[in-house]
Amino acid sequence: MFDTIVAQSTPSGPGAIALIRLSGKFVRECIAKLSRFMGKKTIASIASHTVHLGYIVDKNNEKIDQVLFIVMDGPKSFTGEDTIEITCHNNPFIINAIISRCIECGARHAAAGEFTQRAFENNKISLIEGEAINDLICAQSEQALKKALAQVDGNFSHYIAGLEQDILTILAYCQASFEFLDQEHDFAPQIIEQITALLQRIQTIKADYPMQHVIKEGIKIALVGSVNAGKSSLFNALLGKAQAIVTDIAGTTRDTLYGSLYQQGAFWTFIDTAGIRVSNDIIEQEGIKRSYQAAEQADIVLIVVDSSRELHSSEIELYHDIAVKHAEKSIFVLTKNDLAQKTSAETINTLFADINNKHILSVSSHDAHSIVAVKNTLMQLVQKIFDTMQAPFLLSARQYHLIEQMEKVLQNTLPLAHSDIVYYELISKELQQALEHLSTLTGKTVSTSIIDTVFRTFCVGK
Ligand SMILES: Nc1nc2c(ncn2[C@@H]2O[C@H](COP(=O)(O)OP(=O)(O)OP(=O)(O)O)[C@@H](O)[C@H]2O)c(=O)[nH]1
Ligand SMILES: [Mg+2]
Repeated sequence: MFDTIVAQSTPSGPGAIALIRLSGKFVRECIAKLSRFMGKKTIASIASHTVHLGYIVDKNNEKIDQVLFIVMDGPKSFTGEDTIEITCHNNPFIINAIISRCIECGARHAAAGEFTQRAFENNKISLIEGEAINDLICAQSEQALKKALAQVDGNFSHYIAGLEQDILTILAYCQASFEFLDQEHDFAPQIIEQITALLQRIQTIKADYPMQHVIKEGIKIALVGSVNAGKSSLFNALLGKAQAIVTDIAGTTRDTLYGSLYQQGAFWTFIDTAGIRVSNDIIEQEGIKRSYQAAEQADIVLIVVDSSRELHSSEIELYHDIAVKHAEKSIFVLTKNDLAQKTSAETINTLFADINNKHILSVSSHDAHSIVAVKNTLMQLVQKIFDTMQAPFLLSARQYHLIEQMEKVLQNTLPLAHSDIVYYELISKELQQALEHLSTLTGKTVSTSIIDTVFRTFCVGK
């Protein structure tokens, strides 16, 4: 039996209305004490899944607010329990007064994620769907939204059910091998084939995991290069505002600066960095260290080169190192093309001939057209990143870890199946272990502490 919990479900902040949700066995009793309707209507006489205009009243029967009551008896509700949602006016004093009144009448404050946890405990959703709801709330990009929605629809649960079915089929082969032992029937080839196919499917979804942060947190684009190359000017032009300080003094930017744009359904975060050069200044040295770190962490690196002067030999070496290290994700951007050109795209091609498939752009931060050209190239690269992701779902760290464990167990079975004497019993044991990992993944056999950890990452009211 669950007690009645209450919380504001809509975020605090401006807006016309707010939603307060109550769930538990005694919601109707609780609301009976604090509600008033037109005529003779009472909360007890209201049919489930209907909406009613009424008032919240205090203990002296004074009106607190005119509200809508949305009544949903369990199990046909999000939590699976009797639920009443109150739509009230979005004023923090009214919201606090209503929640306090609910508490006076027997409810208690909901903990973070408690509504979704109840939905899970009442078998309304799987643990995977629960985690996806959290992703949905926190989604920073359209892609994240789409993927989290697909997960709530059960895409990932389907995938897991498929894996479970395949493991059960292999287990059936092992079982059959015990029964046909005398007839020398060899099931090993089928077992090997099926396990190999399973491992391939697991590897496909694992491959996307390192890139998932791009969907969840947005794309990071670092601007690196020599001092005075024009990084901060380009950073400002891309953002469309003068965020970074620009001067003709070499070494103006000392720290990493972040600025974001919403583009193509995703966040692009540009990172302006300290210009790279040999320096004895410890503050500048620390800044340069951070420039390298920014390039490491970025999904795309803009290697910024001042085209209005020739590169020194030490710079060529430095640019070469960066370009080689980040070849897959780099674009050379030749700045200041409104001035006389001393370093051209051909120069870059000749100097860095060993780096294949270079993207080279020539821009002026003072010219809006060239900034559009940089953005268009970035859009194509971002699209490529999204296109390479195959799985239609997002994995949490918990899910990834369990899938990895399952992969290890399945890998253990291959040598057993390949051996001269096939150890069907040992293979069965390993497969059962794999099934256990799957059960933990969906939450069928998951421990309470893990459930708590999953739902505590939610906000209150969900
Ligand atoms: N003509 C012209 N001048 C530019 C352009 N971009 C930058 N500059 C000038 O070049 C100088 C250095 O620009 P910044 O953007 O501060 O260069 P930076 O790479 O951030 O320099 P540090 O922060 O010192 O590493 C400034 O005087 C800018 O006005 C450009 O496209 N055209
Ligand atoms: Mg700068």
